[in-house]
Amino acid sequence: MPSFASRLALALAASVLPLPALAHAILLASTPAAGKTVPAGHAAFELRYNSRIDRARSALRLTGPNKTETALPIAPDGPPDILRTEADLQPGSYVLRWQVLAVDGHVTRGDVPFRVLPKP
Ligand SMILES: [Cu+2]
Repeated sequence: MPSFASRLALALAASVLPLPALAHAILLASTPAAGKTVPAGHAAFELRYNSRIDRARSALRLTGPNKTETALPIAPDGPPDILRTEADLQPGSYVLRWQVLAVDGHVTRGDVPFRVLPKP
């Protein structure tokens, strides 16, 4: 029978040690990348994370030049660490706002700002 002290030490270690397999979601790459420009028209978005994402409990929102925020549908298929969506874009400044639930139950969020240029 382990002592109370050793059981307490084990419990503390378990609560403090990070578990890499259960990391919450960090954005590794995006299309478009933050700060980049894309041509006006139909655009495909892709966000790649370091862990699996619960799509049903995640959201993508796009704010454009007219400052209104639009919820973008997350494509239901594809790799579990990648979110895909699409939108039709007019020239101007945009922010793609993501909020995702990772497999460890933690929600993370962030912004991908980009610019849309008129078609040449
Ligand atoms: Cu986490």
